[in-house]
Order: sequence, then structure tokens, then C-alpha cells
Amino acid sequence: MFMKQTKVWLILTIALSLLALASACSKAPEGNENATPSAATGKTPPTDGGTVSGTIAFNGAAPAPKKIDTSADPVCGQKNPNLSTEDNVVTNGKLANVFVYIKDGAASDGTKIDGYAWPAATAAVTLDQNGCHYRPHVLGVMVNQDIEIKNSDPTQHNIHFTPKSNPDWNQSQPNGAPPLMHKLKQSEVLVPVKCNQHPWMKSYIGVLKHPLFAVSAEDGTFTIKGVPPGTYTVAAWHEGGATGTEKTMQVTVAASGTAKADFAFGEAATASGNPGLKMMPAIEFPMLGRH
Ligand SMILES: [Cu+2]
Repeated sequence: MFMKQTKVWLILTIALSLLALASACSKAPEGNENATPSAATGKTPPTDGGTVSGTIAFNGAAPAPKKIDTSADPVCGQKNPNLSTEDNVVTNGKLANVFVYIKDGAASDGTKIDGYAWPAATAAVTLDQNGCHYRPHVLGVMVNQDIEIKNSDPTQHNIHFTPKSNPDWNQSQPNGAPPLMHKLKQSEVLVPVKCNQHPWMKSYIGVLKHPLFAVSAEDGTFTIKGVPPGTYTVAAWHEGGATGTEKTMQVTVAASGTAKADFAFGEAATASGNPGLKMMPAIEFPMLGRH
């Protein structure tokens, strides 16, 4: 009886040891141990990526910004007496704060835009609460990229991400509190951000698995670099209504070339692209290398 039990234990021990050995062997080789578990898999992005650039126009008369009633928090009125709505920031017929991104498509060799091992974004993007509005008003990040949320105001804010594909996230941040850090794990265009303390505060964050996005500047221009040669759907998103308005167009990007993608919002707006290429070398290739 005793001998039988010992035998069973011995067999069990040997079996367990073999299992442990097998799992150790299936571990990644040593060189990969520092790779982050979320590191993208896929093809290395090419070094001869091109550029998609353009201008966002606003057709017709731009709606005038409305002054915001900040009486709910006198500190906001003191710091930023001219606080106004930012849903249509139009300068000389050009629209700022439009999120432009490569939505779909593939490189000439058939690789889909999400099929590359895009290097993870290492630097944090800052979202500042300053003068009781968000700076910037629209921003883009990659999945799992750190968003540093600062409170530069002498009052309390309560930042509230209200995504559809990511978890709801809501944190209060008293004046003088250190920055909060947050990241989004799923791609989502766009995540609305609001402040539970100040109902007029709004920001929008585009979250993508790739770094091929930009936000239009005050002069309406945007530039997306490092686009693998291929044919893509470029989308331009602008806030308004329940979910905003998105316009798309097809562009073909040649190796180290520049493709134009001009969009228009406002009255009778139409998208006008120029699929013809201007063979200009892209100057920077910020996406070179993996980590
Ligand atoms: Cu606030």
C-alpha cells in the first residue's frame, strides 16, 4: 500500500517536471524578453513611405463662436473671460480641429494598414485643462499610448472619457493635483471627452492602431507622413451632431511621393481629391525602425 502510493507520487512528479520543461521550451527566445506583450505583430513598415497632405475648407459663412456662460464656476470666468465654443474654428475659410486619418486600404503588396508592426508610441500626449477648456480640442493617439492629463487651472476638473469600444473612465482632479495618466486599448474614432464639473468642456480623441493620422491646424492644413506606398481611404472627421461628420476619399500614394487630399465641410461641402501624384520626396520618416 505504502509502496504503491510512493510510486504514484513518483510518476506524478516526473509528469509535472516534464510539463514544466515543455512550457519552458515554448517560451520566447531570450532576445525577445524585453518586448512589450502588446507589441504589434506583422510586417515592418517600409522605409519609403509617402505623404498624404491637404487642406480642410469650410464652405459658406462660418457660424460665429458663442460666448460660454461660466457663471457655474467663477474661477473659469476670471481666468478665461472670453471663453467661446470651439466646434467650428474657421480662419479665412479654413477649418481647424479636423481629425484626418488613413481609414482603410492596403499597400501595393496587399498589406493592410493595420497589418504592419507599427512601433508602439513611446511619448505621452498631453491633454491640458487650461482656462476651463481642453488643449488641444482634438487629438490623436495610438492604442495604448499614454495620455497625460494636466490641470493648469486654479479649480477642480473632472475628466470623463465616454467611449463606445473602450471602458468609461472618469477622474476628478483638484487644482494643484499631479497629472493623471490614461490610455485606450481599442481603436475608436473618436472618443468624446467631457468634464463633469464644467458642462461646456469637450474634447475628442482619435485612437488608432497605426500612427497615420493628423489634426488640421488653424490654417486648415494637415500632413500624414510614412504612408506605405498603396491605395487608401483617407477620412476626415469633424465634430457636430451626435457622432460628428466623416468624409472620405481614395488616394494613391507612391513610394516617397505626396498625395493630396483636400476636404470641405460646411454648406454644400464636397470632397475634392487629387489622386495624381506629385513626386516629391518626403523629408522625414518618423516611423523608421521598430522600437
Ligand atoms: Cu472642468
